[in-house]
Amino acid sequence: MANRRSFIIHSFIGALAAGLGCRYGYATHVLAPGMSLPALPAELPVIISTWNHGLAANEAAWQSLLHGGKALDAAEQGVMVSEADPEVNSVGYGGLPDASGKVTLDACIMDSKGNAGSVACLENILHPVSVARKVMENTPHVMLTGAGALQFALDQGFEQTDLLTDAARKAWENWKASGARYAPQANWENHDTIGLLVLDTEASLAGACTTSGMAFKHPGRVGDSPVIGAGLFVDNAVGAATATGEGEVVLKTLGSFLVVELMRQGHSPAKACEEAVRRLATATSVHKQMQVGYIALSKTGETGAFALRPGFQCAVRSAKGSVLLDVPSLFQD
Ligand code: SD4
Repeated sequence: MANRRSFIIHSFIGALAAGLGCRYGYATHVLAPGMSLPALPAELPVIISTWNHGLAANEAAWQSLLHGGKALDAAEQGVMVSEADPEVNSVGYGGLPDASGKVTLDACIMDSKGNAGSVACLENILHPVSVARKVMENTPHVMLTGAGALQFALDQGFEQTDLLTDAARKAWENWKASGARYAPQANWENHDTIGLLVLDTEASLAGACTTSGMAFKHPGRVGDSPVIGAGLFVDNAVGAATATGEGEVVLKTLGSFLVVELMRQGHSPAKACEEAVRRLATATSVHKQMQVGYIALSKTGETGAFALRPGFQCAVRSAKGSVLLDVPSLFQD
């Protein structure tokens, strides 16, 4: 998966790596809810996203900002790239189906003002993140699911599309032929949900997260990705976080909210992600093949990430360029 595409990686890895697990220093400030961090860095905007396909998503988010988009627009535009990419088989078009062969999508979006929208178990819509945004902007609700979410999408003018590609259908048929046992594995093809966080030039944060969920999941299963606080959380006074990997344990620990709260207490984004992974490893039963990864972005533009196991990567975009980074992990295998 890491070699799916080749991108030019600009050479500022050292500078970025300093913010990604190699530097675990605690920030000196402790923020009360609603308080802002004191200083902003010169280098805004900053974008961070999950996995190697985050590179292309970041680029689209960057272009959105260049053309006058705000953090929210950039977050949406960024993840739409992965939703439309048939090679990304855990998101949108090309996503691996559930146990019954249906592609069902989960997505959410959150802005700097604490507004949020989400859809779960949505079928036949290419861009669930955009439906989530409509839920946020055009309804008094946060989350719509299943048939109701689809009806809402159609009412809003979205068109139905068959999201099951030949490759995904074949993978499902092979899975069925192999005995149809559901056994999630770390870092294989069912772990590349996109979560993307943006800090724009006005120092506004936003984030989006979108997935087809765990491959061959039980029909009706919803993971962490569309759940505000689990798959994504944004607090414009502190920072933002998003998750990828096995959603059940992220849900049980409300992982992204936890990362942001740890940042509020003074942890750097990297340390907050690490602490949230440690919490998950002690508070839930983590099995040998389980993978979870968090990425975070502070109000000052500092990035961080941490995973349960090796193999997780995150993509960072700033004025200095674009880079894909290997994320440190709790376990080494
Ligand atoms: C889920 N967290 O549905 C998602 C899957 C995922 O990378 O992130 N894969 O549990």
